[in-house]
Amino acid sequence: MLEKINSPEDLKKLNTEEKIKLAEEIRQYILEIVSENGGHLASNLGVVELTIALHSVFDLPKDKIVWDVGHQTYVHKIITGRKEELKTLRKLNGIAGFPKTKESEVDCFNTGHSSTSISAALGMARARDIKGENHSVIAVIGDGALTGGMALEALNDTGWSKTTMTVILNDNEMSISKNIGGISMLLSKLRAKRSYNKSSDAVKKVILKIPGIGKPIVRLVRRVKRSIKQLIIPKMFFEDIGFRYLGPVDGHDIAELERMLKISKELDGPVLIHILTKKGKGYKIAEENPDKFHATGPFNIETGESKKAKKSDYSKVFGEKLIELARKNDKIVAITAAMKDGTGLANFAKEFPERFFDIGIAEQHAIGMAAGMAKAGVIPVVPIYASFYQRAYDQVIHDVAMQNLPVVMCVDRAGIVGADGETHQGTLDMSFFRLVPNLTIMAPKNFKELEDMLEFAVDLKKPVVIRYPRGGEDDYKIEKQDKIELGKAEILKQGKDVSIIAIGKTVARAMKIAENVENENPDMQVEVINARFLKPIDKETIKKSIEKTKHVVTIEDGTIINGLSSAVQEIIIEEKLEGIDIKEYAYPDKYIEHGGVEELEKIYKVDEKTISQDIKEFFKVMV
Ligand SMILES: Cc1ncc(C[n+]2csc(CCOP(=O)(O)OP(=O)(O)O)c2C)c(N)n1
Repeated sequence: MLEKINSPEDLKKLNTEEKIKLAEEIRQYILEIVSENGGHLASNLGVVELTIALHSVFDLPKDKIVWDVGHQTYVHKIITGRKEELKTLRKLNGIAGFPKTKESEVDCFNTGHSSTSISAALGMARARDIKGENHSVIAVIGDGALTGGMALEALNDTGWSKTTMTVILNDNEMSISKNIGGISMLLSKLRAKRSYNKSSDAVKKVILKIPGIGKPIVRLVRRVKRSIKQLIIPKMFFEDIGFRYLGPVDGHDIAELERMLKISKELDGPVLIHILTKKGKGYKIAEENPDKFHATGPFNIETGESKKAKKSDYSKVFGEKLIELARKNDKIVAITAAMKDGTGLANFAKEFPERFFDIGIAEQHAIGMAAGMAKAGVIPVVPIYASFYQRAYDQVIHDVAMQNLPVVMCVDRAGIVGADGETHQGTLDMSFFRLVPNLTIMAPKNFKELEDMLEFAVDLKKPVVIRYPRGGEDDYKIEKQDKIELGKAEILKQGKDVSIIAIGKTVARAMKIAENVENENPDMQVEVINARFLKPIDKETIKKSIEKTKHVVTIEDGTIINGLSSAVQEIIIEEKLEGIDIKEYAYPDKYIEHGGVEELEKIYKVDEKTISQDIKEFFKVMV
């Protein structure tokens, strides 16, 4: 079947039996590719039938489908002419793991961060109405993404406005981990309605068969049933806020899905179709471990085991150190926005269930709530990925920093993350945090320094940010480990000719560059400064070094605007240092595409080899 499918037109020619067969082939195809390239497996396996049904009923690009998060669009890409390209999934110059308008006109809106789809779809539907056009607009959103404030804001507006559009709620009871929250409770009651209807249909069939009295009994039962239903089935939340609610529907039944989609197409006003799916459907190992297979690296299909040996990483080191600190200090609490495993908090949650809060995909609420907790005397530690901290920016400014509250904000996945691409690259956090008054901002050079910084941060009694990258520490070992002091840099190596100033993961690179340069130029002495604090930056140490060497190199894992290099430039200007040469290594003012981290470092010329070479050239001129 899959061989025949090169566009949705090919799909539309198939009958239901053929589509069922196609679904199995698509599953196998995705499994093979993701087991090689890594990617979001379980979510995609869960939406195979839904995507087939959508493309059978709607016509893209005329009709618009906005995929929430967008991590579940592999099936959509296969059906819409990108079957072969999917083999290059998440690779440099290959197909993206999320919808991209520049990749195809049927990807009508870029996503990657959660809970945006209903807003975008409502915007498109309103624009359609203003322009007098006539097409369908559909948002596909998971029950996890529905915990995000933006999705709830959009539901509120959509229901009330009576705009014609469809929200498909893909309910698999999972966010990355088990979904949480009041709406999740509501959804489980709605799911109960499905089993209730199913069982009463079966009973009805049996009673009808009783000769003579079957029909009157059924009529009586129907009346009783209506009153029982009122008791056990919740008030229709979605109906009450203005939606037509259809469902719950078996999200793996293509014919039933198509029937519901066709009904929704004919209805005016907002419709919500509640579908029930199984995350990881069809691959037993993922069905049993949907959280592990939400996003995965390459793995062995037979066993589900990862193909790469798992080394320790910053998130794990963070999580373990936090447990150690929490054992000594019962004021420490941890908050996650639906990323317990990714941020290294799984063991903390087990050991301190009363001091652990998974608050859903709601970064704004996480920081707002942390501010309240800090005000009331506990010490909240909140690890969130760098690109998702963007969501909580106003809460950092307005709720935490303005009141100078002691919240420890741990910025995981800071810097380039690689295969997830532009929505997930953490290149902006240093810049946007640096703007915020009262914040202390640090970045560790290695695991040990992360531990020391975390210990320092929980005692600081001020708002503090610690940023650290995805994955492990550099193989280059740095033994020197000065005590952490507020606003103090660490001089790792003395020199007289050039000062390399680096922060976080680029510090090890700076040391290697210094060695490369000195090996080739034995007369040269390179000074290496581990800035440690982006704010307050250690003006004294940096100024002294620059005055001595007159040649400065800055290296950072973030954008060129308003990060380390800007901070160093400001020192040069403020201190009126003259005759200084400065070379800055950072990412340009653009969104960085997907690809391997090392590949991207080379492309953007921030890698060890390029910088070493540049400095050698720099020296030739100096000599
Ligand atoms: C703002 C934001 N925070 C966190 C994430 C990480 N994330 C990606 S998918 C996901 C869970 C989504 O669950 P759901 O919407 O139910 O979709 P499913 O994968 O279960 O189909 C999370 C937390 C994100 N993409 N965006």
